[in-house]
Amino acid sequence: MTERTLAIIKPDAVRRNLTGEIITIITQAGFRIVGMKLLRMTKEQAENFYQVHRGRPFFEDLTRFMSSGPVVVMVLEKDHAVEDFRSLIGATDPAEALPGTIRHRFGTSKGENAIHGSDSVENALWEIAFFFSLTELVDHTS
Ligand code: DAT
Ligand code: MG
Repeated sequence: MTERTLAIIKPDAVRRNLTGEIITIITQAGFRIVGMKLLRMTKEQAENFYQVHRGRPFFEDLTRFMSSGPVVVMVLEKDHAVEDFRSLIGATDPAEALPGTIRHRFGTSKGENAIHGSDSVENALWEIAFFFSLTELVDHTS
């Protein structure tokens, strides 16, 4: 089943000029980009986006980091996009991510792990709506 997921190239990766390389990896893995924007989250936006983590010890560092510079937000489409994208990015902690995964290649710490991917179909729908209106998502079929 064709599915959509939300990806964010995080501020650490954008700062290190890894955006192009990461997009190449994603598209070569068979994901179609149906929405994409460059933006800088405010601290409040980051707190809202990560509201499920409010109260966790890392919440302050996480939301400060995610608002520390520009990010590239993308809606990706593919069969089983959510699960397949989580496999492509690897475990949260780059030290535990499998070789070849984006976090293993480009992440530098559990906090600064280069990329975000939705963890369920339900959360993907919520995360996509957080950043995109339906008119900003394109249809690739003719
Ligand atoms: P994921 O991004 O793999 O879905 P998550 O939803 O548990 O992981 O956490 C969201 C982000 O918060 C994660 O990408 C990095 C940061 N984070 C999570 N746990 C952390 C920890 N123990 N220490 C520092 N940062 C953490
Ligand atoms: Mg998560």
